[in-house]
Amino acid sequence: MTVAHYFASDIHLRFDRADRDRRFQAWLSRIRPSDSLVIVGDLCDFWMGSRSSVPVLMRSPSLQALAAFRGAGGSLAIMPGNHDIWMRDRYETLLGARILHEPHEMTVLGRRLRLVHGHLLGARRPWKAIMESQAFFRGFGLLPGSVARPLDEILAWRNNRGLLADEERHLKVYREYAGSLAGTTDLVIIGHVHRPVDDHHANPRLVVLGGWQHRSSYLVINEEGVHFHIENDRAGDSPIAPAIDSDPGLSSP
Ligand SMILES: [Mn+2]
Repeated sequence: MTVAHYFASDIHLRFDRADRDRRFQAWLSRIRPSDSLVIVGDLCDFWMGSRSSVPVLMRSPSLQALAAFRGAGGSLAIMPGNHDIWMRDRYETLLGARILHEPHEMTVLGRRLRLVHGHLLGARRPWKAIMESQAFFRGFGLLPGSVARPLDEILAWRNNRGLLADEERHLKVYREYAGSLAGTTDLVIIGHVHRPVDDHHANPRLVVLGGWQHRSSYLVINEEGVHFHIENDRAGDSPIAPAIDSDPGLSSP
């Protein structure tokens, strides 16, 4: 069997969204140790990363499966995103992952790839940068649940209110970014925006991997070519929006 290279992002694992965790874990069980997996940011949601101790964190079926995949000899690389930048050390020590810094360039089966999570390309609102500080990450973890949960809901409400415009603004920037790499890159892989996108006729091709809130989306590169998959999950962990995620809880994007 040929080796397959998998790419996914924005799984946003959280203990209060168990379906998401189970679905990603089930997907991981299809990947063989001879394959490789790259996660392009936001594997864990801010909520889970900041508010869980190491033993609690490793109760996640997906994190256990990632550690097992690595333990069986699988190649696992993780690029931290805006939600899990402070998880880097834990990804290395608990999962055995190789940490990728963005922008990351790699050649896979003759194709020149460029990977970024997508929050640093210039499209996000300035106030969002505050959430990426280590102080905010630590501080949020110390808040009592009675304070953290309403704050989480306010942030989710703010995110959802402007989500469509936010996605469009990011996608415009992503397409300009990809266009600027023509001639040096064959495939640009980005996360952060939760709507999956495949500009397969563009040069270079642009793939926005998409979030795992309501569906599973991932890219595979093997000897047969480059394939982007979107698997809708009717039993997702919150109401399904066809093109736009309306996910409660710091998850967008
Ligand atoms: Mn993100």
